[in-house]
Amino acid sequence: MEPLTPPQPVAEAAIRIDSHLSGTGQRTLADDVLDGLTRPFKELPPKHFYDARGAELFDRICELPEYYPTRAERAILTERAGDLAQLTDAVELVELGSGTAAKTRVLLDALDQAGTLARYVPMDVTERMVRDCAEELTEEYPGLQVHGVIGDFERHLGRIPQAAGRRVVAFLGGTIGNFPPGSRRRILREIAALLGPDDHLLMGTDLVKDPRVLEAAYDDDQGLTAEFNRNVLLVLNRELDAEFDPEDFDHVALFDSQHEWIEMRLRARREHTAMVRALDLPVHFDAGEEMRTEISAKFTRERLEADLHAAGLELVSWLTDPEALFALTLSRPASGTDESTGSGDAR
Ligand code: AVJ
Repeated sequence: MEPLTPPQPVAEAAIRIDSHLSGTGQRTLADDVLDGLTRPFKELPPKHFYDARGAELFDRICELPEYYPTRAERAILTERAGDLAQLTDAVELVELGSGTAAKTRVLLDALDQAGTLARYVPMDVTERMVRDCAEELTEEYPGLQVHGVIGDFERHLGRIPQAAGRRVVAFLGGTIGNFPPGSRRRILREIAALLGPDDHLLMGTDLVKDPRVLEAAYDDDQGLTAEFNRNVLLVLNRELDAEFDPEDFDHVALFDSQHEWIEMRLRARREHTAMVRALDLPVHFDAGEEMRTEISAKFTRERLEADLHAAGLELVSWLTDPEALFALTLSRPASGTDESTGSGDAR
C-alpha cells in the first residue's frame, strides 16, 4: 500500500467536468409527462428509464442470453479497434451517452497503443457516471485528459468543447434507434456539426432480423426487460409524486415491421385512473389501453446510409459481427457537399 499523498496537481488538471443540467431534469420529465400522458395515444420518452435502478437493470439486460446487441457490438469493437484507430488517427474521443464507458476501453486501448490519444470527452446525463469514469480513466491512461460534459445529447451537443485535434465521436449501443426518423436525422446533423473534415463518427446500430429474435431480446424469460419497462412508473412516482401501481401494467414488446422498430409498451390490466400529484393530473387508462415507452429502430445498410447522407455524412466502413446481428459504422463529413442538411425523405 502506498502512503496517502496530497492530490497531485497533474492528476487534478487532467479532469474537467462541465454540467449543463442544474435542476432541469425534473422539468423535462414533468413536460414529457404532461405532454405524453394527455395524448390520445399515451407515450413517454425512453430517456426516463435510467435512474439508478433503471441503469442497473439495463446493465443486467446486457448480460441476458436473449439480448445480443451489447455482445455483438463488443465483439466487433474488439475485432476491429486496431483498424479503427488506424483509420481515424484520433487525438480525441468524444462519447455520447458514455455511461460506465465499458466498451469504450476497447477503443481507448487501441488509440492509446497507436499513440495518438490525448483527450476523452464523455457526455452523459448521469453526473456520477461521468465523474467516476473520469477518475478511473485518468488513472488507467496516464497523461489522458478527460473533459466530462454532463448533459443531454438531445439538447446540449453544442456544449461539447472545441476539438483538441483529430476527433472521433462515438455513439454506441444502438441508442440512435431510440429516436423516430425525423429526430434521428436532426441529431445526426447536430453530431455532424461537431466534426471537422478529418473527423469521424463511430456509431452502433442494431440490424433488422427475424422478428422472433428481436422480440425475445425485448421480452426475456427472466422478465428483466419487463421490470425495466415498469421502472419508468416508479420514476414518475418518486419524481412527480405520482401513484402508478406497476402491478396494473403488463409489459409488451413487439416488432413493427412497417417502421422496422421494436416498440415497448405498458398495457393497463384494468380500467383505472392514476394521479400525478405534482402536476395535479389524473391519468385515465381503459382496460387494455397501451402507453408507448420506447421505440428501438432496427436498421438496414440502405436506411443507415440514407440517414447519414441526410446529415451530410458518408459511410467509410460498415462493420458487422459474423452473424450480422449488429453494425458498427464509421462515417465522415461528405466531401464536396458542405451541408446537405435535411434533404431526402425522412422515412
Ligand atoms: C440502450 C436504447 C440501445 O433499445 O436496445 C434494452 C434499451 N430497451 N432493452 C435498446 C433497451 C429494452 C436499448 N438502448
